[in-house]
Amino acid sequence: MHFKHTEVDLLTSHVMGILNVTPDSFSDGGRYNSVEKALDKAKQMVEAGATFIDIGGESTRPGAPAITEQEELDRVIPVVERLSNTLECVLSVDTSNPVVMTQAVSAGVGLINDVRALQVPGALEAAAKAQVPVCLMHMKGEPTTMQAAPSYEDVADDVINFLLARVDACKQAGIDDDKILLDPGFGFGKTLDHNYQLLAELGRIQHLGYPLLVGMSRKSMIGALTGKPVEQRLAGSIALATLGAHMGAKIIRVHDVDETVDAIKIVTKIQQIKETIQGA
Ligand code: 8Y4
Repeated sequence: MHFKHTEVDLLTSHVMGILNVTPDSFSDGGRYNSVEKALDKAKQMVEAGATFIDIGGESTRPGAPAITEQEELDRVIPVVERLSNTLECVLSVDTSNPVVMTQAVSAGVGLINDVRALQVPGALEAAAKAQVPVCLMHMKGEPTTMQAAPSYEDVADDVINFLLARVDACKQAGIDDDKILLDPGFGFGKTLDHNYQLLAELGRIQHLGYPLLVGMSRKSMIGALTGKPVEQRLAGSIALATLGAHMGAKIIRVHDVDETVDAIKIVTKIQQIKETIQGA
């Protein structure tokens, strides 16, 4: 798949490092110090083997406050500008805002990662004009309310139907099939059982024919089983990254790049052996 200046073969799985640029992560929002701290963190992740860096300025945690467009631009754009002139990787922007999408792509971003699947007015048009790939994620409800009491008749059916409808909306807006990635949206309006049901049925979503991105790193689907707080979820995160890659996900969005890159190398080795057996 082509990501603005960079071709990435999505035959094997790649790691996407998470770079939060919210004020709680880098203290002086948009200014020299926070941009340099973001660069240091991103550099470490690229050295550890991240193919993608996902830059997000709006927290999508349940209960997190909404921010203004100007605030999001002030957080994200200076970081994109600094990283795109410095790092050998594909930059991704985690946003639902069409103005942020447009400016981020102008500043060097090669992938739009939208947890609202381009449903905000103007987002489809902005993504079409930007001519970079987009990741369409499933979310039931909005971040503030999504975890209240999510319910589905069949969670995989619901996710598939939603994603296909968004692919269709993309097509009508002039976004080609070869620029679309899909994501079931682990933790976004799903109970523990919904999350594991979706993981078990990842093959069904993969069969839609679009590369899959998954994000399970440190999420409550780990804590609910292990009883561990967020800072002690590395082993659970590696297990889920490994399973996700083995089940066909092509981009794994994680906090712990170094450890996940090792795990993905093991998965890739096994997958390559399985391919040669198939071919014999
Ligand atoms: C601890 C740390 C607990 C982080 C929860 C979290 C996804 C995503 C997020 C995802 C795609 C998060 C922006 C939520 N998750 N984008 N973004 N897929 N495509 N929570 O699963 O990391 S933010």
